[in-house]
Amino acid sequence: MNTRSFSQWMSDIQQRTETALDHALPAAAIAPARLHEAMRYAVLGGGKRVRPLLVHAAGQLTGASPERLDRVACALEMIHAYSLVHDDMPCMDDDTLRRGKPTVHVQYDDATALLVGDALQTLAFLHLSDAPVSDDPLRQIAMIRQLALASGSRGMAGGQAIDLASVGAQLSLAELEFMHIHKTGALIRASIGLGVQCGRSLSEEETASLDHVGKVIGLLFQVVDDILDAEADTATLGKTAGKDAANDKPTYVSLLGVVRARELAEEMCQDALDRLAPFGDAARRLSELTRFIVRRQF
Ligand code: GRG
Repeated sequence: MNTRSFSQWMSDIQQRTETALDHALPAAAIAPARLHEAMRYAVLGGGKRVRPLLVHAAGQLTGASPERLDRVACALEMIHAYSLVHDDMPCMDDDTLRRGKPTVHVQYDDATALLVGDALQTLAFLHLSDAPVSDDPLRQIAMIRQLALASGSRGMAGGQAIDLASVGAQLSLAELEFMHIHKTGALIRASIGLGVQCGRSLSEEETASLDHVGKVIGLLFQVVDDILDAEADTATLGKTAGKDAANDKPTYVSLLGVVRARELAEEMCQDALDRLAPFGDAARRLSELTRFIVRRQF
């Protein structure tokens, strides 16, 4: 029985993820030094590490070793960091600040930001291939494939394409959900799926149930993000709830209003918790993390 408090557990995982990423990234002194320095700038010293937390929480369901989970967590965080670097570029969201510091293309230049994203993406797959994360090599290949699917045109990059195409458009709730299941949700869902697979095998029914939990948590994360954005915008700009301030994108709050969006988040949270209940104490951290995401104290 794990007696650490949730906040202590969370802080331990965030710290071990930072150390694991520090070791996994090329040293800044190694040529090409500027690219390596920029990769480290993009990944280290910031971020909530939600995906690594999900990997470790999910790994507890199958008794996975923390070292294997670190490897999977690093690969996911590298893909996530690459997506943020590219998302911030002038050809996409054109943001100048990320995690409280200048974005990579501002701190370095556009070409370096492009290469940082490219290099982080390939490093993620290299890292996931470099050492065992499963006793079964075939399962490890399936895990690498799962990460590729979650990141590519049928996952996160595809969701980003839909998002870019939706600027100024009217989306239905189903279309908004489809976009977020891909853009933000695919990597969150993969974090749980891959974390689980680092340990003992589960039944098909258990695997499907946890995949459902991953899908729900992925959407939940976005609904809460939209609510927090709308609340911050209303507080600072007095803008109408309805569209993303920067680029007129539809959000859960614009389609549902903040009260219904909050209710939806609570319903999704309960759905995930109900699915986790049969796993008992092994699902403790994932249940705590689900509640934490909906209350979003970070
Ligand atoms: C460029 C291929 C490509 C994809 C970009 C995920 C994404 C796709 C862009 C991020 C845009 C964004 C701000 C979405 C809102 C939800 C979200 C994913 C926020 C950032 O993730 P956090 O909150 O960030 O986990 P930290 O900094 O804590 O790691």
